[in-house]
Amino acid sequence: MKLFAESALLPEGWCRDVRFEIGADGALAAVAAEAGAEGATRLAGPVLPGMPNLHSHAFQRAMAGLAERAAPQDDSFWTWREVMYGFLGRLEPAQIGAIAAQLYVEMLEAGYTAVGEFHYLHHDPHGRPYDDPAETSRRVVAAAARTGIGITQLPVLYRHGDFGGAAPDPAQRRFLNDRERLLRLVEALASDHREDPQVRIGVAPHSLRAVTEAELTALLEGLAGLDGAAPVHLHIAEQQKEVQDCIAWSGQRPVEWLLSRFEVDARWCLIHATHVTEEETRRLAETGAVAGICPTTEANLGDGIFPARAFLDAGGRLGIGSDSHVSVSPVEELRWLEYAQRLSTRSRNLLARDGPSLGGSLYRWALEGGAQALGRPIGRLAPGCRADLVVLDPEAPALLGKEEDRLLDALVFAGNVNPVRDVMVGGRWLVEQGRHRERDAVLESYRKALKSLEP
Ligand code: NGQ
Ligand code: ZN
Repeated sequence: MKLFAESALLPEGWCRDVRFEIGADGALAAVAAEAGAEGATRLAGPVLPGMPNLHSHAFQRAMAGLAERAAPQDDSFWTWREVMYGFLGRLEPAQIGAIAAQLYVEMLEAGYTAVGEFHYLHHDPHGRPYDDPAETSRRVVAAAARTGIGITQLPVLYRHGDFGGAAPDPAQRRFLNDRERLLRLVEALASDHREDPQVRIGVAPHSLRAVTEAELTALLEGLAGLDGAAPVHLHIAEQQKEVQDCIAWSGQRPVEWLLSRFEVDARWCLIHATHVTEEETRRLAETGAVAGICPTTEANLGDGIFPARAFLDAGGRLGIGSDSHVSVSPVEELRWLEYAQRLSTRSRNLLARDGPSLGGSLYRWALEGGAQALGRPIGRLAPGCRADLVVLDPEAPALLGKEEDRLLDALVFAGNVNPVRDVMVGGRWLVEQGRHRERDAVLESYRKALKSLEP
């Protein structure tokens, strides 16, 4: 397939008259700037690489909005978590799949073309494994296949309720696996999808609360035998209480604890590295790991603000995730990534990099960090990478008259109307004129799933 764009964001910068050749494998075979349009289909507007969404708990999409009611006591992350546990306690595999498919349609329409699923809802509501221990994992991967989004699935190792190997809470029984069972699950999924360029399997030790040092060591050793390059994600330092509890238990803060014991490198993605000292910020940047920032969820849950400027100054890499899905929009994540910095420093235009453009900087940081964290050839319109293209609507009022990085500034900071027109993932058109081609059918199954959850 041959496509032609008058303007496209390539790794070397904005280019004019770009010709894309896409192979039967769904990867870009050739990308040429200042090229001719003969024999190629002309795209309707400027082209961006699709955005990776590096952190998702898909099932939480169906509870977005349900935890926004004040309780008699003070609300916090921890009371939200009770609501979330109550919600997930009733979900069955078919509902998990239907919710994920609906979420992925929304992601694709918003311009996300790949997702990292931090998947811990493994067992039935009583905590018993399904006949196939990968039952729910497969439902989520199937939802990705049905909708066309690329997926990195990160089955979660969850063993304990708190630091120091504390017993898990009964509400966490659906999450629990030992290392052997989790590695078997990872191996089964990886072998099923070995030839599938749209699927990658990694692992996610849930947090330092949920695994001990010995368990984390053993997990990484087991993983090395399966796939030494597989992504490793974990929640690290989201809440002040979590940091204080970690200090009370170990004498160290979570990032400090992790970096002093494990060889954290570019395979790792630390989700919510929210609470870090200057030294932790610098040391984390030096590892080459990605900081997975989820600005709208972190705001929604009252987490705090990650020191993004200091981290980037130290050479750090970051990407964005929509996590609890209170928002499904790369624009909103990027905007709030910057706005949180502005609000906390009372200044402006903080996360710029090579040039003055904030929209251009934010979009590029998140492409690079997201692609690295998901461990797939994405985030770049270059030969060998997946053909994941987002075509913006040139008629969107907020974008009128804007070109190149000014277009990205307007995309991120000038509106609330989604200007994504067409989306291709792995060489397949999935969204045309703003609509995913399975939108209606997927919505219908989602509606049924919600109905079946009514008390
Ligand atoms: C989760 N979510 O696993 O869904 C977590 C909350 C926890 C976020 N951190 C549970 N946003 O960390 O214990
Ligand atoms: Zn999370």
